[in-house]
Amino acid sequence: MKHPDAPLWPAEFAERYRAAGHWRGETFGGMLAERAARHPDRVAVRDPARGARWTYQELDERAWRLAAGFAARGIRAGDRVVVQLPNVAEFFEVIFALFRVGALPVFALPAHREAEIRYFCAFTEAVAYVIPDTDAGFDFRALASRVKADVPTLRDVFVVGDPGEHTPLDRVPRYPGEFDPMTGPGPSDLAFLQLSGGSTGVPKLIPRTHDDYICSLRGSVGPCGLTERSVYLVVLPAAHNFPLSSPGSLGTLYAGGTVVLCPRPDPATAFEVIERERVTITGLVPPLALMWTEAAQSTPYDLSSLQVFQVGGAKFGEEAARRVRPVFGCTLQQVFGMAEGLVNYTRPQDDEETIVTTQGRPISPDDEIRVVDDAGREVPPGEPGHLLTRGPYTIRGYWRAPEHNRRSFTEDGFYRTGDIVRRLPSGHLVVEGRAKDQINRGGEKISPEEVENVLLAHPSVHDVSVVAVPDPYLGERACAYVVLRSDAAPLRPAALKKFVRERGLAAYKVPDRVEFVDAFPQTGVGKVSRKDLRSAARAVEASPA
Ligand code: J2J
Repeated sequence: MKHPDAPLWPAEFAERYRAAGHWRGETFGGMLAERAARHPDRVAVRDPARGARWTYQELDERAWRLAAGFAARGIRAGDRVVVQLPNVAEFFEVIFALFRVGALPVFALPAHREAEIRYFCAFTEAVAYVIPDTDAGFDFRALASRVKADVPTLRDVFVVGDPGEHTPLDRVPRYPGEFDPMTGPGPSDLAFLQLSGGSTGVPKLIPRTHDDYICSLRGSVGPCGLTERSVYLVVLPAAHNFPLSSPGSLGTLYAGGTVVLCPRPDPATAFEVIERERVTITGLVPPLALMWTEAAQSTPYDLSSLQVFQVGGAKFGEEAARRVRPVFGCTLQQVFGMAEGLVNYTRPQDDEETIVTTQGRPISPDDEIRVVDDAGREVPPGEPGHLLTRGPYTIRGYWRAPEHNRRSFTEDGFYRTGDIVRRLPSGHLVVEGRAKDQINRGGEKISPEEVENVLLAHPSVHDVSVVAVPDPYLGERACAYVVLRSDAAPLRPAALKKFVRERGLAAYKVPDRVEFVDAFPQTGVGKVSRKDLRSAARAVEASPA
């Protein structure tokens, strides 16, 4: 398959994936229409905080009407639209409308701020940007005005809620006559651009097709035990790949179940929703799972509807994993996935040791796994090595990033995940570490280079290196080592943190800790030794403040 902006699968692989039934020619728009025809009155999306309860028929109709409205505003197939919505029902109305038009949602997270949004809009030449009025005390309308003034392609800002100077989403004129559903996208077209965790100066965009993403949804139904009676609670930000697809909201809709949106992830909010909506499955990152496990031991709420308690996004410690079944009375499911594709699940049928000590095995028999040494040779079974993967729902390249693609993919199309794993004889993977330059802060991924570039713009900063330091709760936190200019006045750590925030970076990327040093430890080849910086950080951690 050829696409000007993204390398897709070579023809022989596409044929093989179709023949094997991994790609069945479905699209998101078609999938929703089919489910709505089959069970119109089942509840598709429930947003208790805002009183919305949409049946499949209602969601389907809303998506048709909004697709017509978007088309009337000049949004066309292939256009990019940055979508930055919190966990609200309109998220689904918007993305299914865009899927029907064939325009590509670019999935921003609610935590992103001006620097990220400006980049997404400019790099993707987005024609529209969809926001809430405010979320968690932040006003997105002013940010949108500034970005719109600077990005010439950006014509429209659609707002869920009070629009300010922009266009209210619920007043986008719906002219069904202007929209011809027959012109919608095909199954091998791109459906959206997902964000990569990132290890480079700017986040990379991940092009996913209808066929390939739906393959991962269909493959999630069995391992996650989904049926039409499943009720999935979206706790993490809805646009993140884990709560979107593993099985997440879209997997749940694929199975004909009900998606419930949780406005906040704290146990007090979530437990009440679980009891009231009889939630059967949800997915969390490890720090939240720890918090919930603690809280569940003395909660007045009835959590007995839970059947599957998923944890993923970062390594879940074995000790914590062992507590899940006794506390929640249901199975833990470890999920090791990535927005680039490959998803691994422990299965409810696995024995308890496997569930608590491994990060699962791949969805598909056609997920190819290679575990290799630094020279690219396969390591003996059970030994740690670099995880490379290729398969029916793993991308062959990032969007508009040919240079980077040469490094991130092997010549024969395997994605270099940057993860260090061991593969057990059963096929289960154990994540042992990471080779990529990334910080995994409780499931939120930080690219050190991106933060370093921002800090280097500070007039007093001569050099900087951002590294991961261990943290008992988050797994890792970010520490910035800073060398000040010789003529610079002394600076407080707080001033540098403020600087990063003011440059418009998401709050989770602001270094948790700033250490001033005279120089960095150098390696033999003159590069900064992150290993030595990490052990220095550990020593600082251990010493009393
Ligand atoms: C250790 N590291 C893990 C795990 C992800 C499902 C679940 C998670 C993601 C996700 C996702 C891990 N143990 N259980 O997209 O569909 C780290 C690895 C991996 C990176 C991917 C999904 N689960 N990781 O986390 O694109 O380093 O996707 O390569 O955000 O998170 O990050 P991301």
